[in-house]
Amino acid sequence: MIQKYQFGAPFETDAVVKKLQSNKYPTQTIVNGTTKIILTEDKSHSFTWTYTLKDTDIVYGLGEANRGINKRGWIYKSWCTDDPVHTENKESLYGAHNFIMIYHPETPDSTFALFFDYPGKVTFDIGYTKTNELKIQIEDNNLYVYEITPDNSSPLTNIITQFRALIGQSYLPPRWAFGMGQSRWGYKNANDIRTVYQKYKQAGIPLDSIYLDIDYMVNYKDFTIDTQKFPSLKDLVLELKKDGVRLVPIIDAGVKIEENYDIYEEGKTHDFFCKRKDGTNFVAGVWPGKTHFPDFLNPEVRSWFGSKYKILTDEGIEGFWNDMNEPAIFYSEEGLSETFTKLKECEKENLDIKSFFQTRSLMHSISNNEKDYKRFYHKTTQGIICHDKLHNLFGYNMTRAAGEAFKTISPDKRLLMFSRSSYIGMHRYGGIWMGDNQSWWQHILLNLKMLPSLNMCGFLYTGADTGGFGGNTTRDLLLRWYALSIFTPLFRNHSALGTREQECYQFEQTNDFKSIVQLRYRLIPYLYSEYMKAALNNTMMFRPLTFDYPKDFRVLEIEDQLMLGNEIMIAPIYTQNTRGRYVYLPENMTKIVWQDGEILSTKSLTKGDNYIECDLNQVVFFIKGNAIIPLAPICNCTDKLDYSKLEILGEGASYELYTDNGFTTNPKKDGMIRILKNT
Ligand code: MIG
Repeated sequence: MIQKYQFGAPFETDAVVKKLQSNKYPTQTIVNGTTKIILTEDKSHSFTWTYTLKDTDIVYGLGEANRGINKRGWIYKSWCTDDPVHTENKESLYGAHNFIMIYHPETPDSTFALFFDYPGKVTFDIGYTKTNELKIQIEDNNLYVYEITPDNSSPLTNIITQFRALIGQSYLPPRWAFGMGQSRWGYKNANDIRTVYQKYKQAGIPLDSIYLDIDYMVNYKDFTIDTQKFPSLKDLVLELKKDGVRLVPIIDAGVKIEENYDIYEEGKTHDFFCKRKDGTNFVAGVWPGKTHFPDFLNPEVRSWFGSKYKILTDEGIEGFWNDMNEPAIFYSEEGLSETFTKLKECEKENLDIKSFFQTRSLMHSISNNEKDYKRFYHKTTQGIICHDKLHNLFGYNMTRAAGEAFKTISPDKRLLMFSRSSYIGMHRYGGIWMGDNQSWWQHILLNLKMLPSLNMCGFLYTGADTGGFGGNTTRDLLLRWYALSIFTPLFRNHSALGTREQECYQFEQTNDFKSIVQLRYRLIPYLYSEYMKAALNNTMMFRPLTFDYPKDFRVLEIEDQLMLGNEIMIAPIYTQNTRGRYVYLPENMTKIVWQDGEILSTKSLTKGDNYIECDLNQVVFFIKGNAIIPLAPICNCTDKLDYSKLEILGEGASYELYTDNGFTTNPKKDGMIRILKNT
């Protein structure tokens, strides 16, 4: 059951698609015997919701967030932030997903979940200040709270399905978006792109897409193509598409201020940019220098900006990634001048330990400064509102602009779209990538942990920068990361300018990469089918083991293995210099070992702890004892996937395969379920 509670006059975020009647929140509730939920709407007009956790309770949720699958023991702030260094101490990442579920393993029926539909900053203190206290705080008390309680005896999955129905069907990518993507910030021109394409081809490594980062634009101007570097994008698109490779350009949030640049001129003429209090256009320094932010909260602006994606689809482009939409601000004009004033003041000072470090941090704190988010306003259907009250909706509405426009630009064919920043609701228009991670072993694990949390919040199309974005990767790290990423819907190798080049062909024994990527392509019928079923039925593609084995308390603490779809369990290696790991099997399963482009062995294993060997050139995964999965023949791109020659793997009896043409915008009509049998 879902209860909707209204506090004050909330902003309508459009996170939720179901219309429900609001109720008054009971000030104190008894849940799970003794625990209390206390809500205070105090005189400072802030909102606080507290709950006493039992030692055994587990807190799930928060989507794209730091740390564990169980969120206990840290403080998280929903505040979309461009911060590329995801160390354990960070409280905010790029997305804001205010959904949490409190699971009582011993009394599962009393499990419940909450969605705080508030677009400004929300703090989730989950046992940080006090070990057993869960405290959610908002400075303002205008919001909706949705409380979800289970309708049947599978509380975890049931609550998620109810929540997902509340927020609407997840975005559906085209099937080619399940192929491998190669990306790097630093591909400068058409020849760089051709080199990547040819080297993958020479190496025989399957590939479906190459990403265009900011260098394809003229001076980082949205919807422009630098013809010095890309003499004919259209021809390049056609050339690569012959081999099934698609180009995916980036779009940034800020529009460069430059006379005669049409996007800027149109935005200025129609008053489509975010404004300061005095009515002038707010100026933010980003890639191209000074920019204006399109006011994506205004529906008119969305349809204007969205229509511009056609400039690129007219060149044959079928997918995009939206970046810098927290929005990231290098500096504001106000911030810059305030900083210089302060710096000048201390120029002649005798700086001591305190004042020196304060001064030094001045330049650093100029970027993504919260003060700047108070300096501009949105013209919404609900009035003019300061950005900081709606901060977390900016990336969502940029991506929504594209998603809404795609309905007319490409009515019959799904396009690829994913964003860096997001809020719940955006999951209907696009996926997300997990932002700028690093080439660190611990980020393989963080990647894995975010998957189920994101699925809870509706984000199914997701994946990390495989190999790590920042820092220098190593061959072994990349191989291990591939062995996880071949299971995630978004499977993209991406790295930052200035870091070690990390395309598969940069390393010795390229065949080891080839083999792992080939397994991905063999799995696409299964992955695509499980994705579509999860999207159409409001279920999770990746689940913590507890969701499937709630009575087995041994799995409660397992955060390095996941269920993938209804048949598979994955347990990747995420530590350096190891040739194996312990894996807990919650039931009897078949272990599959993949090596050198083929199945090396299959073996039935019994429930319990198993030490699993897995060399760098291998992938190991598990199929439930009573299940089977389909495998396609190896191919070099998704266009060549042959569904007529599926092989069956596993010891169960049958599998429900979802298929369609790979791009239909009406899968409920055009999709079909085929029952595959193990004969
Ligand atoms: O400030 O476009 O997260 O994927 O390569 C960096 C350059 C801007 C951040 C994105 C990253 C992308 C990079 N962008």
